[in-house]
Amino acid sequence: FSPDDVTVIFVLGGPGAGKGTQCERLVARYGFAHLSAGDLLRAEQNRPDSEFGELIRHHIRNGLIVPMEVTIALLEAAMRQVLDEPTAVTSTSSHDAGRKKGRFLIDGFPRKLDQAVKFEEAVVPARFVLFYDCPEDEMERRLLERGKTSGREDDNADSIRKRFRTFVETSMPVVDYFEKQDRVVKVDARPDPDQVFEATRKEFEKRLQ
Ligand code: UP5
Ligand code: MG
Repeated sequence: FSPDDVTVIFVLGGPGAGKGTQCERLVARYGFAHLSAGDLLRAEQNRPDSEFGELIRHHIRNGLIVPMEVTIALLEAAMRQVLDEPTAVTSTSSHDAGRKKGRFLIDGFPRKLDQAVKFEEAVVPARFVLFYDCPEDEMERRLLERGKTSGREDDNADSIRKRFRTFVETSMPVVDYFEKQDRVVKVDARPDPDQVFEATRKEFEKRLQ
């Protein structure tokens, strides 16, 4: 993809920081396509003839990172699908719809340094990185609460502990890497969702003309 046609924003943050919640609002407000790497992996896991079902289940349950070949292929296919939709109307003006079609929020990816490098090389460089900063005790509270009803196989105390460890050891270095390049927009994820969105919106207005 060419950066002229496609705008990608990486949305990062620990497990339960609120990436999905904020992406939904950004979609409604700015007409982005929202691609959650975790959601794409869960959908692939549940596809009856997927050859990766067991591999994905094992990694997600243990808070481990699925090999990037799988995730990048799913992301690329999903981007292609959005771009190929002739009538993906995201706005009442057809001019806007065309322009907004190439805007993607990539949620929960890249989670490892080599994934960041590979995606930007092979697919397209990200415009910037939106990072939701949240303390672990708050994320844990949110995930345990959601776990009562989510049915997610990784919303249990044991998987949550493993997800946190992977985040600290493997995924935070990705944020630090982008930070060194001055490409990170950090948003405090502790307040309620409306306030977090207000802060996010302000940053978006500055960066998207
Ligand atoms: N909530 C949200 N915002 C709130 C707020 N401001 N105040 C109070 N509550 C708030 O929110 C989580 C919960 O908190 C919800 O109940 C929400 O209502 C509430 P959500 O918006 O879902 O947070 P999010 O950051 O999206 O949390 P999620 O659990 O999705 O994060 P993860 O990063 O853990 O999950 P993901 O789906 O991205 O990945 C799952 C697994 O897939 C990974 O552990 C890994 O095994 C695998 N994976 C890969 O291997 N590679 C990838 O590239 C991506 C995933
Ligand atoms: Mg999510």
